[in-house]
Amino acid sequence: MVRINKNDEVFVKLLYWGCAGSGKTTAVDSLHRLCKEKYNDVVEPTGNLTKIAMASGSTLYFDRGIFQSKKQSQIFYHVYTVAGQQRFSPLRKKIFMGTDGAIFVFDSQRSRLEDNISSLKELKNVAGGKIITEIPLLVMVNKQDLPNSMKKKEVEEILAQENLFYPPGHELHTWNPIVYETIALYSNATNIYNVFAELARRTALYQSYGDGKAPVTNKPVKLSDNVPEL
Ligand SMILES: Nc1nc2c(ncn2[C@@H]2O[C@H](COP(=O)(O)OP(=O)(O)OP(=O)(O)O)[C@@H](O)[C@H]2O)c(=O)[nH]1
Ligand SMILES: [Mg+2]
Repeated sequence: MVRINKNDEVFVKLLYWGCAGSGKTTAVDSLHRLCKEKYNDVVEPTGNLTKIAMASGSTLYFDRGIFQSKKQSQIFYHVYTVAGQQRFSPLRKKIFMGTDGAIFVFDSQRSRLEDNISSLKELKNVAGGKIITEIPLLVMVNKQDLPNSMKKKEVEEILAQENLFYPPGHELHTWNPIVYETIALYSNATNIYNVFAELARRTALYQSYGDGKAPVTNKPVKLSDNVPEL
C-alpha cells in the first residue's frame, strides 16, 4: 500500500525476493551504485544502503536502500531484500508486509531449480493471492554470466505452472511478469536498472489507473518494455 504523509511525500515499498544466494543483495547493491553514478538525474539514493548480513555475506535480516525520484521529488522508493535462507521464513513474512511491488530473483543455476520454485510458492503464499492482482511482479533470471544458465522461456513456463503467467485474452495478461535475463555483479551489471525502473512504473500505474489493483486493460494504459521515466 503506497503511503502518503502530511507533506504529500509518497513512499513506495519495493521488495526483492528469492532463494538464498540468488543475488538479491548483489542486485540492490549494484542498483544503488548505478543510481548514484549513472542515473542520478532520474533517481538518486538518499543515503547509504543498509545491509544486515552474516560474515558469509548472506543476509541475516534485510537490506534497505531509499531512492528519490528526481522528476517527482516527493516520491521515495524504499527498496528491501529478504534473507533467502529457509530458516528465515517467519522474518520474510514480516519484511513482506506493505509491499507495493516485487521482483523475484531466480537463480539461473539449474542445481537451484527446486529452491527457486519453493521460494516462489512461499511468496505466493505470503502474498495471499495479491501477486499481479494487487502487487506487480517482475522476474530476474540472474547469473547469466555463468554457463548453462536457465533462460527467459523456461522461467515463463514455471511461472505459468504457478498461475503467475496469463494467456493472451486473459484480463491480467498485460500484467504478466516481464522476465529479465540479468547479471547482478556491478562490473558486468545487466538489466539491473531496467527491472527496478519498470517495477516503479508498474506500481505507479496500479495506483493511478487501478486504485491499487491491476488496471483493467481497456483503460488508457500505455505499456512498453522501454525504460520508463521515474
Ligand atoms: N556470477 C554471478 N554471481 C552472482 C551474480 N549475482 C550474485 N552473485 C553471487 O552470488 C552470491 C550470493 O549473492 P547475494 O547477493 O549475497 O545473494 P542473496 O540473494 O542476497 O542471498 P541471501 O541474502 O542469502 O538470501 C555472491 O557470491 C554473489 O557475488 C551474478 O549475476 N553472476
Ligand atoms: Mg542477501
